[in-house]
Amino acid sequence: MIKPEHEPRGDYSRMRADYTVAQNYSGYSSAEHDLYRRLVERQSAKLAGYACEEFIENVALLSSDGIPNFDSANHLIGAATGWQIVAVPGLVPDDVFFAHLAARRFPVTVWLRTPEEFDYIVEPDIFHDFFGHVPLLLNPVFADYLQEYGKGGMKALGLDALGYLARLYWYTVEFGLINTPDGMRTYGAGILSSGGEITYCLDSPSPHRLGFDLMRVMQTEYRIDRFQDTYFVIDNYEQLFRETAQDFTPLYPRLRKLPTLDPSNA
Ligand code: HBI
Ligand code: FE
Repeated sequence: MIKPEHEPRGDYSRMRADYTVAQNYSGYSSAEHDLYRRLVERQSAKLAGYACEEFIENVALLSSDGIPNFDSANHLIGAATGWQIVAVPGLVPDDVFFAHLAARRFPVTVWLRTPEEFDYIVEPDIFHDFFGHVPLLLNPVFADYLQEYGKGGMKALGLDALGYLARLYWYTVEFGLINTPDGMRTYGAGILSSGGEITYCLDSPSPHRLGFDLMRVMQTEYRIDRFQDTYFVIDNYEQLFRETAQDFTPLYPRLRKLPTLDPSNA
């Protein structure tokens, strides 16, 4: 997700050096558990025909009655791909985020949106992170891609190339589309946790849907406060892994000479 201009939400006062916190599961109110249940019910009713099959299967495997308990989810996640989710107060600095991904740890925010934010929230809350991101951590190839991405991000920070990697994350992990034998589907967490964009991304005639092209993805800007104007479509997760397993260092000087593309006419 993107960093907002204003102070991030969440309680950072008790975090450890790596920005992780205790989830404090008993601290959630029954109203919060109910709100989480309603978010899951609403979203689950929209997945068929729009979410990729592996997401639908895995979200069922991870289902919980109310807000999920990270410790119990981690038994399943760890057994499936060796990933662990770690509780964080909210957005963490880029270098911390990438270091966690590079170590097969996915940061999951502990706070839940308010009822007024049922349909839209700017910052990642526990529903966006757990419902949207965690199911694909059970997919071995996607899990390997995410770790490679984390390693690439740490290198990019050193080469002042974070913006390019943030676009790659945005157009794959957050808003990616994928071709399947049953038609085009989405695997992006930002779409899968959104009540409106999950149908818009495939049904609307207005956005561009372009075949995945690594350099073009990293040249294309994105907006955080509206449905996307451009989506990139992969054929499979192996394609993502293959494209990002290479060393990006030689790509950055080339990207700096290329124009930045506006997503509304990408
Ligand atoms: N922190 N908790 C959290 N979650 C994110 O998705 C996140 C972050 N910090 C930085 C960040 N994402 C971005 O740098 C990436 O989108 C590239
Ligand atoms: Fe996200």
